[in-house]
Amino acid sequence: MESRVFQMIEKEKDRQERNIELIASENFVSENVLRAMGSCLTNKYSEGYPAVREDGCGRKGRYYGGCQFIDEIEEYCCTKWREVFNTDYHVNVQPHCGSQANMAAYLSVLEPGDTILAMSLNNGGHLTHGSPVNFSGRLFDMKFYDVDKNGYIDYDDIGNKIREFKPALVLAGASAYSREIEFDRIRDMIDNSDLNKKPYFMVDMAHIAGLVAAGYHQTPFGKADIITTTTHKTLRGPRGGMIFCTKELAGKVDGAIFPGTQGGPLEHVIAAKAVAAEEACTPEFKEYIGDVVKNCKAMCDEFIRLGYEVVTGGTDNHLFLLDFSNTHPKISGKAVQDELDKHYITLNKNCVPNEKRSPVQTSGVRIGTAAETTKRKTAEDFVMIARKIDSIISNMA
Ligand code: DSN
Repeated sequence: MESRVFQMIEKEKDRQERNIELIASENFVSENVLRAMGSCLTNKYSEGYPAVREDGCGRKGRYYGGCQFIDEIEEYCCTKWREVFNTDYHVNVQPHCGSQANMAAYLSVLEPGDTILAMSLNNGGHLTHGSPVNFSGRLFDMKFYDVDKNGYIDYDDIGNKIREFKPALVLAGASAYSREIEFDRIRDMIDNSDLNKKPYFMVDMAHIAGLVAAGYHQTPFGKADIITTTTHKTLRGPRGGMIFCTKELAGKVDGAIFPGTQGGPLEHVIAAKAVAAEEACTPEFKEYIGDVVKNCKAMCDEFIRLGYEVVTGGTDNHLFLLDFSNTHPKISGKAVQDELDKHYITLNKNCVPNEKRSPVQTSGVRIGTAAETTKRKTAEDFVMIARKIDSIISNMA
């Protein structure tokens, strides 16, 4: 009997094909990534780690028999991701998602109650970077740095707050920030701080990981102690997470994932991550990311030409934020999201700096170009999409 679920999946597949997908954290994976994810590897339990780790780090051994091929796949996955980022950092590819990666990263080097300094949530940070309703905000003493009046990260604020709060960990990374993050500057601030115990430097590069891999964003490797990422955004892999760390922290990070916060790894997803890593090593991926960035700039410039206010006045990466507070004060981000949905354009409402509305309404929207660039949209196409969105918003006013 054919399950009813497949009819439902078909409807979602049609939606993904028909709609213009502008959610900055989404993408479309290759057939090979899908194939690996839908494979027999989902049947296997493999708590633990390969008995022989190819970088010589971390905990050894599995708690189940029959893991010889699983080991081969997981080690291959690790090797390929190190190749993608041209790094000798240790990598753990088992995190089920970005939140789990962040949770394990914190718990690998911190105790509950320790102080973390992160980017403020309303100004572009992430739920797992200290929201009071998230484990991060409940377990840790969160302090936040802000953006300046132009919407750029306020690096002086980071320096001041390192001195004031003496955090155990400084976190860089965002889910709604359109400018390059200066990891080297934050590393210098930590190194030059006069704290007896220097904070760990952690980077959550989930949004920009594809740009880092392709050389379109400053790399956190060599600067951060721990780097987390998801694999499904600009990296265009399966839904999942990863943690990179210096070799000294390998045992702590591996232990924080298993047995610390997770049980059996999702080996079918790890296989799909390996396929995505193979793809990310190709010249075509580099070209793709170049197009994502070019298309984002073209679309953003068109919105500015049409009279919209863009947070920071532009973009260096795969996303930008429209702020309606001054140009369309009566329209919320939610209203725009809902109206565009009716026209088969998908994006998400987003808080803007100095937000006056609640996070469920917001005064802005976030727009990203990674997914539609995978569908081979060009800069000219993105300019046309900007004009279409403008005409829909103009009819709302
Ligand atoms: N929810 C993701 C995003 O849209 O940015 C981050 O986890």
